[in-house]
Amino acid sequence: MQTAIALLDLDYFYAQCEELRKPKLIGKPVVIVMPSIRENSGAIATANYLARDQKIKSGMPLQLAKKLANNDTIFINADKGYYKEISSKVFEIIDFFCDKVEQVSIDEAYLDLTSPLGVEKAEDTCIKIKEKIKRELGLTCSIGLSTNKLIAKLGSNEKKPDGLFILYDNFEKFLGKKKIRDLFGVGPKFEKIFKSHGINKISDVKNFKKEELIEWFGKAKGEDFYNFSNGVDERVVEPNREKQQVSRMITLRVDSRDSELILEQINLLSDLVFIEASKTHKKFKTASLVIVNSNFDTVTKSKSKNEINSIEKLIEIEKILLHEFLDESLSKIRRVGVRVSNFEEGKGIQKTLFEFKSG
Ligand code: DGT
Ligand code: CA
Repeated sequence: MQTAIALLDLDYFYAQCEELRKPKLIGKPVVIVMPSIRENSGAIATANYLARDQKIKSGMPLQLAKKLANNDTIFINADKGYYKEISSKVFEIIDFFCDKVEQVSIDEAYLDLTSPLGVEKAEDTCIKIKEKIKRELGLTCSIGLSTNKLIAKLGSNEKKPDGLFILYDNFEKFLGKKKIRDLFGVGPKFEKIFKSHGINKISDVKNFKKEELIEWFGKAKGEDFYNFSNGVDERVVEPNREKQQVSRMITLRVDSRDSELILEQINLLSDLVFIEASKTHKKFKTASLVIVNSNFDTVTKSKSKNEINSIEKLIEIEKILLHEFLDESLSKIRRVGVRVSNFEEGKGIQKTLFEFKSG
């Protein structure tokens, strides 16, 4: 089966977060420092692209970065709490579009976009995710989209910043240009072994047999490197995050303001969302109505309660939110969605799915 896997990576993440809260930094070289307890010591966490032009890089000692910097380069101590807050907001947006998300780091995740929308909708979903992250959070990210993790990850670097790189075939040509170090799992130690056999580029691997790679790296790694160098990567996206929200959306057959007709859809969606959220045995406190109007603008209205513990209660809140929307806006509704969030850990919810099904 054809798959669609994306790797989303935020651009110069810590530095971009700083530009977000201090727009005066935009246009200046910015360097983020992990300070050390010793005075005037520390390491560089990241730098924006203007600072990278001065050859300042992640992992570099602060002293060296200071030598390379110009007078106008700004050094800021890292504020990880703030970056984590921004990161969870980004992941909330990703969760809205994708059910299978594997978070790799604070600013990076694999998304399996194969279903439910299908491979042909994957590009569109990537564009929407990028737009929403930019519009709602003011951040840019870069996405690589392909049939597997390897090409998705390499692709995400192709058009940085704010890029979308899509490649579903012709991997050989794409990989041919890459250095052996770019292959997943090849660090400095393995790079040395490859180089000792005259392999500098990924395309050089084809001069060798799989057995030879197994001899150098052992069975598992040898086979992986052989497959990866041919663009073959069977690794699946392994969802590893607690869901922050559960939502379902539907497109109306025609744009409408008919509350009865829209409520019919809201009832259906509320059923689906409530059952899905209940599977995780959690309480939730916030219900949202998501509306895309005829102009494709998205409006989200939310209400929080102590606990939303029945489908009826969820529908009741969604109905209030719909009437609020219709009172406030003159536009017709194109798509409607129901979302629940603000989960509470540990306390088992109401009924299990089995109990729902058996009435
Ligand atoms: P990019 O993706 O090339 O546009 O730039 P970044 O800054 O997003 O780089 P990335 O994706 O490798 O890392 C994400 C964040 O993780 C980065 O903003 C700061 C932190 N980070 C990366 N490398 C290091 C490092 O060597 N040391 C420390 N302390 N933090 C790092
Ligand atoms: Ca990044």
